[in-house]
Amino acid sequence: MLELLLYVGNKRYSSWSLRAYLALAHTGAPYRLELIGLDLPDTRQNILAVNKAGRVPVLRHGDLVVNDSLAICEYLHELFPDAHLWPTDRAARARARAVTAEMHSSFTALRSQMPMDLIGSRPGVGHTPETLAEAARVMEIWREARARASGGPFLFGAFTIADAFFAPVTTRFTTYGVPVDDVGRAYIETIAALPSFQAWKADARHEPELHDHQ
Ligand SMILES: N[C@@H](CCC(=O)N[C@@H](CS)C(=O)NCC(=O)O)C(=O)O
Repeated sequence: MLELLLYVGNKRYSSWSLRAYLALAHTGAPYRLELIGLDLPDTRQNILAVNKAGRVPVLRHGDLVVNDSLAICEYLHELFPDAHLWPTDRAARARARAVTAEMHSSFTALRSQMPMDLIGSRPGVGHTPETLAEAARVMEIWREARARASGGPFLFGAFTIADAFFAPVTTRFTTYGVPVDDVGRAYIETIAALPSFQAWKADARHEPELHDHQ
C-alpha cells in the first residue's frame, strides 16, 4: 500500500492538524507524520512546497495531495470504509456532517480569542460575550448529539469525524477555564482519554512556545 504521509503544524497549536491526525489514527492504518514548524521565517515556503493553498494539514498518498482537514477526513473515510469515520446510520451521518460543517466554518471568536494551546493554562482569558455565546452553542451541539447517541461515549456513539473536529474545542475549554455542563465535562474527558490524543499531546510538551499564535 502507498504511504500515507500527513504534514502537520505544531502539535501544541495546530488545531486543524489535530483533526486530520485523529481521523487518520482512528483508521488503524500505518502512516507517517511530518511536522512543519509554524511562525518561522521559512514556514510559508515549507508549506507551499507541499501545498499551494499554503496551509497544513496536507495528506500525501502516492501522487495525490489533499489539503484541508475536512477533505482529508472525507478521503480517509472513502479509503477505509471499515473504520466507519462517519456514522453508519444515514440520519446520524447527516447530523454528524452538519455539526462538522458548522465547526469547520463557524466559531471564529473561539478560534481567534481562545487559540488552541494544549500545554498552556489561562483560565478566564478570552471570556467575551462572543466566545461565551459560541461556547454555549458548542455545548448545545454536544447535548443534542449525546442525547441520541448509543454504543459509545463519543458524539454519535463510536468515534467519528465529528469528534475529530470537536476535539480542539474541548482543549480550549480546558485551557481557558470555560464553565461546562455535565455532558460537556464527560465529553471533554472522553477526548482527553483517547490514546491518539494523549500521544499527540505528549509530543506537544516538547515543542517551543510561540507568541501570538492563533
Ligand atoms: N481550512 C483549513 C485551515 C488550515 C489552517 O488554517 N492551518 C494553519 C495552521 S493551524 C496554517 O497552515 N497556517 C499557515 C501559517 O501559519 O503560515 C483546514 O481545514 O485544513
